[in-house]
Amino acid sequence: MNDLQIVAEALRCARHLVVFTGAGVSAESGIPTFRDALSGLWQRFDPGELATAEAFRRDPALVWGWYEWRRTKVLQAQPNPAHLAIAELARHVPQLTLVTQNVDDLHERAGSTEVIHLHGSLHQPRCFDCQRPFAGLADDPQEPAEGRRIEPPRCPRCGGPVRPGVVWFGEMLPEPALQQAFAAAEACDLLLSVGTSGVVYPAAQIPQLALQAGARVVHINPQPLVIQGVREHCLVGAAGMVLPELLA
Ligand code: BJW
Ligand code: ZN
Repeated sequence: MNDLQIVAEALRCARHLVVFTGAGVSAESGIPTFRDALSGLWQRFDPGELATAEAFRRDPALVWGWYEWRRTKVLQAQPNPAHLAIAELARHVPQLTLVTQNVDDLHERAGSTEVIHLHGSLHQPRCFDCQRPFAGLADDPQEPAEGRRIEPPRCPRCGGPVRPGVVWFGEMLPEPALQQAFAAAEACDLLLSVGTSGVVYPAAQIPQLALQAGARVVHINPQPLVIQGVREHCLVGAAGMVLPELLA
């Protein structure tokens, strides 16, 4: 049996499947990843200038403008065959837990429910000062030019600047989401890790926890990964190709 056949068989037998996704799952929808050599956001933008609370404090208009540019890209994008296959997988196994590091809503728009967002959402901004959710975002923003500064809206309660509802470097992940994700990783019998470089902690612990707890772990990525044992596999290819093949 080749790796694809082994994984397809594991999927047929799985009782609790965890699907853990990263930016690569949205790449085929035209959303840039962070670390890809040619097209990754961090090739062109400095995370220290854009993805930390200090950066927002220093220059809120620079940071808000950059996230509005990214939010517009997401609003204009559509779920791709990988998102659709993941939504379909929920109908093939008794239990599926979907954990994503992504800040877009493409899993939900593909039909997945109860998505655990470890790094927050571009669509749920909140006040930087009092943390209250901010409901006034336009859902058809003017497409902001890349790099354009935009003053963030002000919180109607306290007047503080509104910030993107994402988790920046140095910030804690939402505790309930992280606990649910860790618990699912420790309880599942199969984990698919799709389109992530696995370098950002604590999210990167999730496949490791599943492996340690005895589950089979499958990486789906165009870049071959180093495999550590007989229960770990890599299906090399784009998620939008490999996932539909698994369902076929
Ligand atoms: C495809 C594909 C296709 C392409 N199909 N696949 C040492 C120094 C400094 C800090 C740290 C340190 N060690 C640990 C830390 C902490 C830090 C961290 O992990 N840093 C590492 C980078 C070193 N972590 C944190 O700060 C976290 N918080 C925390 O730890 O709190 C406790 C604490 C408090 C105080 C002090 C210290 C600790 C928070 C992390 C938040 C991450 N935020 C971001 C930005 C979110 C907002 C935004 O969107 O702007 O989240 S960073 C970015 O990386 C984003 C992603 O969710 C995350 C993961 O990236 P992902 O999804 O894996 O994307 P890529 O681009 O890396 O990979 C894409 C993959 O897809 C590649 O493998 C491709 O091959 C593949 N691919 N096409 C399938 N078609
Ligand atoms: Zn406020």
